[in-house]
Amino acid sequence: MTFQFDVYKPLTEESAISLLKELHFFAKNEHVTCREIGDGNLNLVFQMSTHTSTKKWIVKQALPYAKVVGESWPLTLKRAKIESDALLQFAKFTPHLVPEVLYRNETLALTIMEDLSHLSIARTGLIKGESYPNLGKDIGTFLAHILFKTSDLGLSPTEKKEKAQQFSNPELCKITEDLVFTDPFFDHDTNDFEPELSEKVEQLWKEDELKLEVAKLKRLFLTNGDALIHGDLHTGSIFASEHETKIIDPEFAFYGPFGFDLGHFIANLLFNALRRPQAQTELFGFIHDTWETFSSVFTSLWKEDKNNPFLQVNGYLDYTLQTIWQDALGFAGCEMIRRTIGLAHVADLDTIEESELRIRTKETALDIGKSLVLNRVEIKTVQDLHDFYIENNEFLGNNARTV
Ligand code: SR1
Ligand code: MG
Repeated sequence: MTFQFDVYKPLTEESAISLLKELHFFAKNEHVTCREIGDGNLNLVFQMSTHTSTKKWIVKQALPYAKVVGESWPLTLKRAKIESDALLQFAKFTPHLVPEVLYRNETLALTIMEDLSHLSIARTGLIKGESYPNLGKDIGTFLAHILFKTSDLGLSPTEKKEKAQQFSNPELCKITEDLVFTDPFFDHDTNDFEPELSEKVEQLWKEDELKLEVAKLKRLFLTNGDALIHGDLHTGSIFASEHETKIIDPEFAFYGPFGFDLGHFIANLLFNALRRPQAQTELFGFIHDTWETFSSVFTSLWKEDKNNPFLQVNGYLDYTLQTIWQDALGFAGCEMIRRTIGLAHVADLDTIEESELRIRTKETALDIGKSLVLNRVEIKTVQDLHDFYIENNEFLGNNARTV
């Protein structure tokens, strides 16, 4: 079968094999095994290999709709280009932390990447109790480089504006604007929660103080084009092992606020801490490593820059870091709420089998999420965050205290 390159069509396992043979990733006569392994919300992902060699590739293709909902939710194919552009951009700063992009095609909305099947999705691995000693340091290094170097700190104003245009991603941003910042705070039909949570959720919808703070955070997301951000940096967007970390799936990338990715990563570690109170020290260790590495690499990059006179002004670096941390906590709070009662959930909570434990853990996630949004200015350090987590975790708190 000859592959048609000029028309978009969703791949099948068979047509994916023809494509890779046509592109000489495999010889025409090679016996290739192909499996669709995508378990995300939006795309097709094929893993391809042969028995006769070690060659393994991943083909990721965007569908013209959101897979999680179906064809009734159309979605731009442009996100495939945004994703591969972002991976290539990230690879300029931290090549060891992203998969290598080997081929991309805008018409077909697909990217061929290095296979990462020797690693685990961090969310799945953390739930199983796998150990990732480098995870926090790697994410901190990644964030410091991409945030500094794609912002006005690392680019000229003209270069930065060009990049912001290249990464204009309104449709995917709209998903976040709706699913993270709006729908969970109102009685919206995209919300999805167990009936046992109804009373608590209805109470949340009445909390004006909370909604005011969420409105401020949403405005930051809408208007603060600080730097190129990943846009969906949860633990399902990270492959990890004891030695390696690879950040994948930046299809939500755009010029957004500095603290957004950090906040999402922290929230997803907190979900795992709620699921596994016995691992709480390790998980707060990741948050500590992420923040310490982030702030120290960001500080070094800042101090290396001798051209921008404002960077020498006393207090400006501290103000910038403190603002990133505070905003990150607010974004973490929104992420905790939306993953508990909104459209897209997390396995850390949903796969808790015992129903009473699951509901109580979700109630705790909502309480912590709300308090992070409301108290983000008071929580100044990782230690404060840890103390605050224990105080707000009435249900698992006693258990956690003994760790
Ligand atoms: C319709 S997409 C739902 C969620 O999946 C993605 O991973 C993003 O987190 C998005 O909010
Ligand atoms: Mg994704």
